[in-house]
Amino acid sequence: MALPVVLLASPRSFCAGVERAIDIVDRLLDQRGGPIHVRKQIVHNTHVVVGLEARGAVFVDELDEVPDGATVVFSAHGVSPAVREEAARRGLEVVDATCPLVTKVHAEAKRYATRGDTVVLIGHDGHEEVEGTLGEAPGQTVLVESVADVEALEVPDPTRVSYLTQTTLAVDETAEVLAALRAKFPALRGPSSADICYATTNRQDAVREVAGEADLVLVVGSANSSNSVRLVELARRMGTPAHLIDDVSEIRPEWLDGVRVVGVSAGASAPPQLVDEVLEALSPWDVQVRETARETIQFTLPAAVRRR
Ligand code: 2E4
Ligand code: SF4
Repeated sequence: MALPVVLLASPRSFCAGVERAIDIVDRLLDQRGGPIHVRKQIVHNTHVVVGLEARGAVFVDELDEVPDGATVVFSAHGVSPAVREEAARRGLEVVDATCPLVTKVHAEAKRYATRGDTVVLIGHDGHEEVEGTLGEAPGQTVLVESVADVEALEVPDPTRVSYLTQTTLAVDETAEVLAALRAKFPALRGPSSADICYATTNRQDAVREVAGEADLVLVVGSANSSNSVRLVELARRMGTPAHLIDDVSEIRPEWLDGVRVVGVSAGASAPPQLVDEVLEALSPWDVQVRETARETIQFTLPAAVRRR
């Protein structure tokens, strides 16, 4: 009988924003040694966090845990202006690992609020990126998570409404929310291209491709990683059983019972090595790559860490 097949989704795993964020902490540790304080998880992946902790990174929830005058790294998900102000007030040296594509959304939030619009942010309540973006114009921004939220929404002037999104949303679900917004506010304005980033879009396209052919989909990523969870949900919406795993140790043998084709992917914050370990565990399965896009984008590093 032919070997069972692994369909390896591509692109998967680290995006340019995550590479940059991890590189920033790595370089600070190389240059200065530990401890280097990082506000929140640099990216939402337990293996990345544990690895950097072992090298001297100290992850804190809030700035009051950072000693006066120390250096603090802001995570890839971004921070609100209030956090920046607090860091300045405390005399902290900030090295900002916010992904440039998140920074772009903050700039849009400021622009839309300045022209007097109500800013509707499509995103997930409580997520760090959403907290940061909401903080740009807190009095003028409202969060919606669903079509039902749009239906219940009331704004001071329906002719002056703009929208923004979190960068890691499901493209198809967001289109539905956006359609509801446009129907309710025909004068709705927003970014020229959606804020859902290239990496999120590409990983979803690749998972859609493999989930259509697979009996099971495994996505490597941590439970608090929004973009990774979206990949699992997408496969399930297509009717394919899917699981989020932090690493190979979480694969339950019974998941593979009767499975001839397994799709494998990884969220943007999941290290590629974890995927390699999954493939080793499945060996000698026949691994076939399904590539739906090629990524070449890279972001420049902040000046503080540019030279090693
Ligand atoms: C910053 C923005 O937002 P999510 O929970 O998916 O973050 P994660 O750290 O898993 O992925 C990287 C990232 C960082 C995505 N968007
Ligand atoms: Fe940036 Fe997109 Fe990666 Fe988030 S998923 S860090 S927005 S490139």
